[in-house]
Formats: sequence, structure tokens, C-alpha cells
Amino acid sequence: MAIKFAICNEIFQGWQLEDAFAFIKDVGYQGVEIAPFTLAESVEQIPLKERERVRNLAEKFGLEIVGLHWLLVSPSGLHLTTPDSSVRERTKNYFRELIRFCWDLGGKIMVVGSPKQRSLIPGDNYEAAWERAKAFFADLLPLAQENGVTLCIEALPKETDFIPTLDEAIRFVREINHPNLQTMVDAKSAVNEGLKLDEAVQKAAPHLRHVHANDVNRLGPGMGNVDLTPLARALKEINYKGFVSVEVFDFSPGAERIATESLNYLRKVFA
Ligand code: LER
Ligand code: MN
Repeated sequence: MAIKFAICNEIFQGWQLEDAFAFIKDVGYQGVEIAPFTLAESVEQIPLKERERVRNLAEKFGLEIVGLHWLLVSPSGLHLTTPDSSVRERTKNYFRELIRFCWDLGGKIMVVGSPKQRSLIPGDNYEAAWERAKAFFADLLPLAQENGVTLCIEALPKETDFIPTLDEAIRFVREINHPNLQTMVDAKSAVNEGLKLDEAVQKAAPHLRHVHANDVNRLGPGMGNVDLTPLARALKEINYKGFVSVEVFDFSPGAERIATESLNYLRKVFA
């Protein structure tokens, strides 16, 4: 099977990494996607030895570390489009650290979500923010390329006013025109934007490098009313070979139930 399933680690709050990886493997996932804020406030606080431990732990359980998401949640005060060049510079330097961290873990994908840290600062202008964001990524892409990491712009309607839609994400990718800056489909976002999931996949296809599987109710795939069958069908049609990663925002059912029910559902719709 070409398509691989992963799960984002933040639902395993309070678990030892070893226990979370063991459980993820046991359920049957092939990969894990890491939210850096779950490991430390800043990745600069994570020494190489600890990075190697995480990487080796994943290897021990036969899990691939897909990459990173929720990139700029911590440390506080980061912002990607702000007119304040000192904040932008600090954010860029931190992003460089994230790229190195991703490489150290063996990850290949970084999801550029972080809606709050990219939304327009009140009074700012969309096209001016757009140009700043382009310059921001242009500076980072040589390092991403050197480290074999692809940055995936994630459309986030309802959560941000900067690149809220898949069309905007694709426009951004095309304007930057660099192999290490691509896009992805997040199921709840595509539905929130009013797209059919197969249309979202077809639209993103030339630049599609990652997928987040979830429901508009913020639970796992199959844990609400969103039918992911059209997503699965369209991904197969384009011969997608990346990860479909379960990403959940409501942790209340507990990590065990979320991880198990989500994978059972994915296996059914992707069968
Ligand atoms: C936010 O809703 C989201 O989908 C995450 O992937 C943000 O990094
Ligand atoms: Mn997402």
C-alpha cells in the first residue's frame, strides 16, 4: 500500500514518548508527526542527544517521524507576517532552528499552519503581508532544501485571514516556485472552506505533499459526520504516496480511543 497513516502526537498529553510511540505502533500506524511544543517550549532547549533519543525511539518501534506541525505556538511572541522586522527576524531564526530540528529527527515535512502567528496584524494590508511572507520563506528555503525538508502551506479558513483558502495556498506556492515549498490538504479546513474533499485533492494535486485527516467537529476521521471516502478515492487517483496524518483538536475522548477509532476508519475508507 502506497499511502501511509500517521498520527499527530499532541493527543498523548502527559504520556512518556516511549509509551506513546509503543501505543501508536501497536494500533498499526506507520508514522508519527510531532508538535514541537509538546517536547519543549523552544526546540533550542532540546540538545542533540535528546533529538537522537527521539529519533532512535521511533526507529526502535518501526515508526517514521513524518515531520512537524504547530510550528510557532511556542516560544511566545513569534509572528510571520508582522510589519515589525525584528519580530520577523526572530521568527525566521526560530524557523531555521525548527528546520534543523526536523532534520535531526529524520522528518521530511513541516506543516506551515500556526494561524495566530501568521494572521494580519490589525491595520496591516494583505498584499504587503504576502510580500513579507514570500521574502520570509525565500530566505529559509535553501536551508530547507539542504536538510531535505518540505514546507507545506496549510490553508486554514475560519482560523486565519492570511492564506485562508487552498487557492491562496496554491497561489503562494506557485509564486515562490521552489521545490521545498508545497501545500497540503487538511480535511476539516477543506470542508470549512466549502470544498468537496475530492476537489480539494485534485486542486492541490501538483503541489500536494501531506494530508491531515480529521473532522469539522475537531475529532478524528470518522468520529463525526465528514465522509472521507472522496478524499481516499481522489488520493488514490492521483497516486499519492505520502502520509495521511490524523490530527485532532478535541482530546476529550482520550488518546487511546482517538488513535484506534481514527485508524479503523481510515483503513475502511482507504481499503
Ligand atoms: C490548525 O487547525 C491545524 O490544522 C494545524 O495543522 C496547524 O498547524
Ligand atoms: Mn492541520
